[in-house]
Amino acid sequence: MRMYRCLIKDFETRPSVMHLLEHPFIKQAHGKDTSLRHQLSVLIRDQQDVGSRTRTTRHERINTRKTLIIEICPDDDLVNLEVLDEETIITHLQKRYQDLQIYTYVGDILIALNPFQSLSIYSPQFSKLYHGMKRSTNPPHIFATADAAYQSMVTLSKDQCIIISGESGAGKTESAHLIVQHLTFLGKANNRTLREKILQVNPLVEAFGNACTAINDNSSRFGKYLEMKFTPTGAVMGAKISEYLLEKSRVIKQATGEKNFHIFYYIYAGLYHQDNLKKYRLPNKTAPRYIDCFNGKVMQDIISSKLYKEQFGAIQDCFRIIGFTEEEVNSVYKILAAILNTGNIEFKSTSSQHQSDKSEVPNSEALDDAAALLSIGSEELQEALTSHCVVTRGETIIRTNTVDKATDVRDAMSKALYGRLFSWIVNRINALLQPDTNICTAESGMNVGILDIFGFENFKKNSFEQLCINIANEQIQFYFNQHIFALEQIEYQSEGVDASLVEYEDNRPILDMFLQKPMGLLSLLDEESRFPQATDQTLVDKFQDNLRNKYFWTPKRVELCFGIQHYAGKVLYNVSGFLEKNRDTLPADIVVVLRTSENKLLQQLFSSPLTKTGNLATSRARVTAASRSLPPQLSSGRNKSPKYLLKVDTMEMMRHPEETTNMRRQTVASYFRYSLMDLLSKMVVGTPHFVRCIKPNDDRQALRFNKERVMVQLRYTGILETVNIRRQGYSHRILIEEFVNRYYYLAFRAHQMPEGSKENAVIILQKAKLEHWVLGKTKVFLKYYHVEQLNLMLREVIARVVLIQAYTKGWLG
Ligand code: AOV
Ligand code: MG
Repeated sequence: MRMYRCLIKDFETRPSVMHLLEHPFIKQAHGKDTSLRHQLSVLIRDQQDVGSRTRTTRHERINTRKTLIIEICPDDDLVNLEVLDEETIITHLQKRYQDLQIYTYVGDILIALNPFQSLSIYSPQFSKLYHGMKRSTNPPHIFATADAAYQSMVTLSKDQCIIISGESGAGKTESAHLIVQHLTFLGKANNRTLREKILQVNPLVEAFGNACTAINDNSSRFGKYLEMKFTPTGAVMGAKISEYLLEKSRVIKQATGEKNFHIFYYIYAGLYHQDNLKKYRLPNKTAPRYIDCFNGKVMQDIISSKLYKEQFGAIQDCFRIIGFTEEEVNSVYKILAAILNTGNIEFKSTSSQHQSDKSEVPNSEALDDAAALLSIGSEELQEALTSHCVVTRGETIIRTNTVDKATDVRDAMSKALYGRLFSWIVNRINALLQPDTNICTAESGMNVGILDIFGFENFKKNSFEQLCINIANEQIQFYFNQHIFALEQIEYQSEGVDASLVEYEDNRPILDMFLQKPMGLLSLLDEESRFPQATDQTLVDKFQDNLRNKYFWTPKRVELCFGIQHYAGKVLYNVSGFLEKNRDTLPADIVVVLRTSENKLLQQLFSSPLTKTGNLATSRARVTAASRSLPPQLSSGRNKSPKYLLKVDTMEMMRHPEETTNMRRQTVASYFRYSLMDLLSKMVVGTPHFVRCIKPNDDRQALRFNKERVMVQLRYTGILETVNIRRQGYSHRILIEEFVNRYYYLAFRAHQMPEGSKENAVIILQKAKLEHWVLGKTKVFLKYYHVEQLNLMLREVIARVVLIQAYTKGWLG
């Protein structure tokens, strides 16, 4: 018999079966099971008294009046399965999925299967249900993970970090939204508007950073780390986002069947009516090339789309609620409209006998509109597009651009405009959501970070963007492995605790192949990008000559391609355009013209090198701090980065890659490397919580469970090995002294302050009636559920102490 479990509070009378079936939790969680009615009636009959104990299970039970506890469901944690082979696990997940149980634990890791349909389990009622509960009280849920992070942050005063991973379309972004939703519920700010503001952040940045791809209609085309800031008592006080590596090339070109960033369609539909048509000079005679690959046919659909109009309205609300001024929003729309017009600028060759490489703009409408929207001179813009200055021996010479070159400059300008606009929006949101220093200083506050990056991708044709995306995913996987496996084993050994070594697939060699200097793939790419004569062929040859290992190969029959054996599967990359994309240059002539703009926002975008995700010194400091808390085998020594943060040159700074300077040029690859380090440095300072999203099928169909596809994902994400290690393992290790200091309330009187000795630790553990813990040389080794139990007990004891103090001080009459 399958067993069910639920905890229902505040029952005045004994509930009827009907009553229970109506309970939202039961309704959703087990709605499809027809045997439920019968089981519930048996359970109620067995329970003489509502609130009495039912059959006990692996965890202690709450025994309060008005609380009904129905038997526990032992199969919601894979660690508890008797048999742990692939087939059992997959069958188990399949059965749960068919019952619409999309969440399953592996110890403290959450597996989330994409339901591909809306579920009614995310209402405020569910947030309440999961609030402050032990993990075992309710079925697995994304709110439980968010709750655990929040409770640890408040109880232990330590930053937390929730890392969501999974391939494209697996449900990472949706999960991130749900986490933010639950955290805003928990961190009840006195200030209602702050909560509302935080909830608008994701929709706003995603309108600019997400797009429809062949795999996912709302695919993230940038990496996002959202930190929610809390006061020491757990009230939300602000938020900050860091963005990583926006796929700017999408602005100018999209693969077949894919679209540009959402915002272009929203503004087109939203602003395409008479007054605005003039104001924003939206191209209406010729369809905008950047968002229309079918020559006008699709244009009409965009303009008349009700959905896009609604979404435009929603974005306007986001801007307003977060606090952007009308002038700022206007400027944003103008720059977007300018980009669409820029895309429509055509060039014609005007070669003469004397000059064979000259181009001009035959029809100036788009040029004039773009210039007007950018508040710059139309002639100056034309000049900057069709010619460039060269300085030789102190003399400035003007050279003309060919049609191809002028087209490249035009597209480079559009990409730069969009990239900088995106960074500006993110920076502006951060400024508007900065914690109020009157409430709490940034130092005394704590935060929960939520990582949602672009998932692993393998298209029919994969380019430089997929390479970067997949390297980022390799790095996250590496962090997961390090955390779960390596750290665990090393620590057991050094503490003298018995641990049979668990085998796992280490992807470090692949990462080394990409990131090592000077012979890693990215360094080779940078080197080749510095040669003006380099071609796609010379690049492939360079890779082939230097990368000799089993993870890299060049296929015999396909030209200009190379293959990589990633942790998540084989991917074939086409190198065409790699060098240009990596150089990502924006001619100085364009920057000079844009700086003359009368538009304040535009001036700001191009006035100085934009700083992006913080400052290098801070991330270095974070990395150093993080490395100190690592076991010696993993850290590379005092004051150095942990080994899993692959080294980054200090030269690779914060400048946008496209910035041209006299110094060595910053490439996208080197900037990317820096971004990865910055991201990891943020992650490693917090206690990590992992959510592994799994895509049950490739057709985006509800209730369709493709065993093969799920199996592959479980294998490469290391879930199967994780099951093993979690089952045997101790997920929490706390220094003995800290343990006594933290939990002595459970066994000693408040004023006693016992010494942080092994003996006292044992007294506390025994008093808490915990089993299966281990005492190492310097640390207490606990299972993940021990910590939940301890924290819950601690909260109860503290609440009692506070109550007693209130009585003794006469506050409660
Ligand atoms: P991703 O973030 O992992 O892909 P998304 O979070 O965008 O994937 O999810 C893809 C789609 O799956 C969503 O648009 C929803 O339709 C559906 N979905 C996912 N999770 C849920 C859920 N909990 N409930 C209902 N529907 C869901 V990518 O950003 O492409 O890597 O780069
Ligand atoms: Mg996403």
